Amino acid sequence: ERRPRVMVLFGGRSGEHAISCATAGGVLRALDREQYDVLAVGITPTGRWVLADDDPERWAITDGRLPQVDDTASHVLLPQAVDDRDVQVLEPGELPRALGGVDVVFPLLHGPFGEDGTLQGLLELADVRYVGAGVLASAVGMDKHMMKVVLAGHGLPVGPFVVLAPGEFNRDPAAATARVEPLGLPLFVKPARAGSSLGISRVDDLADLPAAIEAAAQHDPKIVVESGIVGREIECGVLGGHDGERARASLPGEIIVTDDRHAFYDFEAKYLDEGGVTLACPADLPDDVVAKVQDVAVRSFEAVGCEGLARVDVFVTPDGEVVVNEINTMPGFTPFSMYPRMWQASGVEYPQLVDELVQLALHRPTGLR
Ligand code: G1L
Repeated sequence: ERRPRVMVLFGGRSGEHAISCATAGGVLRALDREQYDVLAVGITPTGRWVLADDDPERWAITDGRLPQVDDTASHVLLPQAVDDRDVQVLEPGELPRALGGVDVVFPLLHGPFGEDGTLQGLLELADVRYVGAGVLASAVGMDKHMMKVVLAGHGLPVGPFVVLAPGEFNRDPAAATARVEPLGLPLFVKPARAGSSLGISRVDDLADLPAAIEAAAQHDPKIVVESGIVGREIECGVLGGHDGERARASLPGEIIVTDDRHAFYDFEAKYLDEGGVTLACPADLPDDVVAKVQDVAVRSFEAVGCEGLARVDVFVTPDGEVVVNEINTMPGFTPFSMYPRMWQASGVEYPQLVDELVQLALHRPTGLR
């Protein structure tokens, strides 16, 4: 009997290349080699697909060195030979040929070319199953504007926001400021689509709005401006959601800011461990609030049409109301990231989580579902 072949796909053309590699290390270590035929495929920073080392150690972040998929593979391109592990390099236009013989892809890619639904579309066309959200949910989850429209359209609680179309602010700063002003202060200015927390700023004075918009526009011409919500930053993991079964919610976790130089949980705090932030898991919340967070999380997952997994980030206000901040179809996924930690606190260890995601994907039909 043939073991299912799992392609762990990682690296890529985004700023989170190294995070993706380190995450792949965790997944490669967790996958049971007796059960699966594991194929590690890296995408170089320039977009070439290369057969990569499947040894988890190669991808660890050790003494501050960031892992990277090297562009220096000297091997000849022989597409059919992925099967005999002979193909070493594929150019972007040739990549569908690498997918023959793969039963399921574990796509550990962030941002454009991976998390925005484009890779998922490629896999759909190639009739290859994959872990996680499909084309539409990936695209919606990537776009903070569309995310809010979909969530609000399903009656889920989202905070007040304004969307600035590309160029809108620069064409008429006064008019744009007038549209933003009713949101009050502080404001959060965010690029609509960015792979991480890059380009986000907090605005405490409207005089700082132009600079914040300029910073966000570096990452995406479409900008979302949100009212700052007073509340605890709570996250909840959602898992499952195939075969007509309802997805399950984990115990919630909490992001606790301990050093206010990081006014919010930003990129540095998240990945560079320049801290000021601790993850409390499970969060210390009353049972009724836990239930409310879990309900909002599962309903958000369903509203966006997610599959496999998502992390839903909410605010819990001082009076116990839950407001959805965002849904992330590709959450941080190292064994130390919030999503796996929330499942661990809920009784699902990392290897079991990885296996469950692969099994969900393997049993998922291709095409409309
Ligand atoms: F495949 C899954 F499970 F859907 C999946 C894919 C990607 C889970 C988590 C992630 N996360 C990442 O790829 C990243 C946040 C490490 C970006 Cl590089």
